[in-house]
Amino acid sequence: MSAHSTGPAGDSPVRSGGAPLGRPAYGSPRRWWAFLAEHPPPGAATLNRRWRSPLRGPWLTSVYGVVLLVGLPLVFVTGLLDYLAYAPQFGQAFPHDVGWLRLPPFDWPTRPSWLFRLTQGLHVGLGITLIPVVLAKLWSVLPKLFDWPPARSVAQVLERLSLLLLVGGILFEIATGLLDIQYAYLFGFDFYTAHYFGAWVFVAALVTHVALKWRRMRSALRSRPLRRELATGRAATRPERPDPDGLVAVRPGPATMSRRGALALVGGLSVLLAALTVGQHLNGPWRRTALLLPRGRQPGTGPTGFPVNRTAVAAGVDAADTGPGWRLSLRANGRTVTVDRAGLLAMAQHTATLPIACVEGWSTVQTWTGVRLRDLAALVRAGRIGAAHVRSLERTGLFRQATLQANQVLDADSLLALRVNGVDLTLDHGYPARVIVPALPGVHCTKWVAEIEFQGRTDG
Ligand SMILES: Nc1nc2c(c(=O)[nH]1)N[C@H]1C(S)=C(S)[C@@H](COP(=O)(O)O)O[C@H]1N2
Ligand SMILES: [Mo]
Repeated sequence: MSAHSTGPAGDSPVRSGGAPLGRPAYGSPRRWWAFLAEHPPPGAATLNRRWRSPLRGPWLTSVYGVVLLVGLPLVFVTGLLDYLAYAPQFGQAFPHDVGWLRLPPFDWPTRPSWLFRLTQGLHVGLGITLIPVVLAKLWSVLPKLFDWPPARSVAQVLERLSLLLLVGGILFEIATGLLDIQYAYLFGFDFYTAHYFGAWVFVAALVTHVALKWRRMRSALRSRPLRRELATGRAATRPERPDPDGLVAVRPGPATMSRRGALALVGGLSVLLAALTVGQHLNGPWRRTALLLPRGRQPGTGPTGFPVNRTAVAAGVDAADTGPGWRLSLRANGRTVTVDRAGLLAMAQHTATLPIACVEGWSTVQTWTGVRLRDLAALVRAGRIGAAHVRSLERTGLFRQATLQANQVLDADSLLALRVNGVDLTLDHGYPARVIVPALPGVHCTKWVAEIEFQGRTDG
């Protein structure tokens, strides 16, 4: 069978899955595969000799794989939770319409107040931290990309297709995620929609991949105890035994690095990325270390020196809108009550230390003072509350309005904040008044509030 003497696959002692090529029937797909095997593209026959690292093999691939198998589902689940935190039941989640991939919505809790900070922080932070592991895993299986013949059986074609979705999916998620947290919308499509659907494609491919490789991964991990591998230096590093997947180099070169060195390198890069990311959740000078998140950095110092996502100038909000003429309209049951800032300051003031956590991956905890949302509801005699719709005086912009669930209106720490850290809000932070609610995504903490409309409960 000529395939054994030409293609790189022929050099590996055991060939990958699928049926043997012997005596294919005339016109059968196998005949075509046999033909392909006999006619590799120029250079393919020598290509496999270029992959010489003795580190490549099922063990190293499986170690990276197991790290991703623990980490990536967590990134996926926290991503879905972030979507759910946007309260899709009000039609305000991104993406708006996800068809049958719609998840059953539930009332996002207000406790613990750091819940969204945690889910969002994990999603972005862990996603960034795992990038070196993803790249290392891809490196470890890189020769497989140049496998010749490209197809040997239907099963193998399906497997390669799932790998295409797996690798393409994760690279797409990383690229769109990284661009989004840089606010670099270079792509001509909606980020949230693409990132959401991309995640499902990736997860479907991941489930397939794990189902196909699970047993192989387990036996590979057992073949070399981690403890022994961590005690092996470069000089004693030998290639693994040739494997059915052909991960082990056909002609391995000498080791330039031990396996523990490779793991330390990847782990070190992950720690470095984590260190450059964590600053986005810290106040004070530490925020300057958040090099990966330009807007997560500290704008100035003092009680209002914490990040601003959209400035008043960018939002087209100026002093004329927010000066002495500003009024807050409260609406419920066909009634409207208007109140000015002095009127709000004359009401019972409540202080709460709460985070703002932005979906783009930064957060900050500050101490806010203002009027409880439930007191405002009482002022307009709203009765039993189903939801509240908050509108900003900002005229354009996606985030000039938000709908809050009943539990978010009624929480004792849910505020229309007038002051922060003992001083009046600055215009950039939403003066004269902004919403702040425990565990509410930052995007719904509406600034420059002009109107709150309380909706009653319909379920009796
Ligand atoms: N009116 C209005 N409110 C808004 C926004 C906006 O664009 N317009 N951005 C939101 C987003 S995305 C976040 S993360 C927070 C940030 O609040 P800060 O600028 O005070 O830090 O404000 C929210 N409130
Ligand atoms: Mo945000």
